[in-house]
Amino acid sequence: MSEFNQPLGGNEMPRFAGPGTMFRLPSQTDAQGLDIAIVGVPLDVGTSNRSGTRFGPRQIRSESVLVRPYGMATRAAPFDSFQVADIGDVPINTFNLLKSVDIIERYYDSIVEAGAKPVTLGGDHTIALPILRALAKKHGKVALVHVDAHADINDVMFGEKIAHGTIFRRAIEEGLVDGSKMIQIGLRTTGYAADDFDWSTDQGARVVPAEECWYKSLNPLMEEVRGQIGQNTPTYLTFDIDGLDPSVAPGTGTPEPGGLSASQGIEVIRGVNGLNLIGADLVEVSPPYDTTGNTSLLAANLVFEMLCSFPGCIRRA
Ligand SMILES: [Mn+2]
Repeated sequence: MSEFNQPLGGNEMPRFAGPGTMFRLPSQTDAQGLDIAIVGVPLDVGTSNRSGTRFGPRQIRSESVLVRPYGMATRAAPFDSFQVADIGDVPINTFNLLKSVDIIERYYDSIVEAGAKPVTLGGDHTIALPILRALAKKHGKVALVHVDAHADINDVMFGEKIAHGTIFRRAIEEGLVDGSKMIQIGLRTTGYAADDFDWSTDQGARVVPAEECWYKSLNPLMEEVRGQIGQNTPTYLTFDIDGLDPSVAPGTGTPEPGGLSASQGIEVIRGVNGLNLIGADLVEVSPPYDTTGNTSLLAANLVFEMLCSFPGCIRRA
C-alpha cells in the first residue's frame, strides 16, 4: 500500500466511469502537500489559426482513464514515488488574453510557493510564458527542452507581443530561459523568412529541425541534450503536440506535416530523465479537431511519461 495518492484502478471502477480527474487521481483545490500538481489551463485565445485548445484539459483528462500506473518499458512507478493530485483548472479570463496571462502567473506562483512541481494540461502555448515567469522567480534562468513544429520566437504576431507564437522570444528577453540551455526539437515546414529560426541559434539555442529526426531514434540526441544542460540545472519541458506528425496527432490548431512519431516523442520525454526537471507542460491539443480521441489519448500517455521523468521516480526491478 503506497503512502501516496493512487489512480483509481480499472478493477475498482470501470475505466469509462468514476472521477473526471487526470488519471482518476484524487482532486484538491490547491497544491499544498503535493510533489507534483496536475493543472489544466483551458486557454485558446492566444492561437493564430484553428481554436479549440480551451477544451484540451478536459479531453486529455477524459482519455487518461486508460493510462495505468506503471511504465512497462521504463519500470517507472510515479505514483509510488510522488504525491500527485489534480488541482483543477486555472480560471482564465477568456475575453482577455493579457489578463489571462497574469491570472496564470499568479496561480503558478501559489503552486511554486507550495513547493509542488506543475505538470500542465494546455491550453495553447501562450501559457508557457506565465508558467516560466512563476518558475523563474524561484529557480532563476531555467533550461528549456522544447518540442514543437514551430520555434515560437516571433517578435510580434498581428502586432501583439504576447501570443502563442512569441513566447520563447519573450522568455529569453525576460531572462526566464538560458538561451545556451534551450533545445528546440521538431521545427519544420514553412516560415515567413528563410532565417526564421536564426534568432534562436543567435541566443545560443540548439535547433533540431524535424529533418534531423527523421528515420531514427532520438535517444542519442537526448544524451547530448543531457550533456548540454547538465544534471543540476533547473529544467522545464514544454511539449507542443504539433511537434508530432499530424498522422499521430491531428487534433491541434497549427498542424505541420513531417513531424516526430509518437515513439520519438516518448523518447524525448524519457530522455529528460536524469535532468533536474522542475515542471512540464503538454499544450495545443484541440479536441474539436481530434475526432477519434487519439490525440488526447496520446497526450495523456505523454503526460504519464512526464511524471516518470521527474527526478526521484522509482524504477521497479
Ligand atoms: Mn508551440
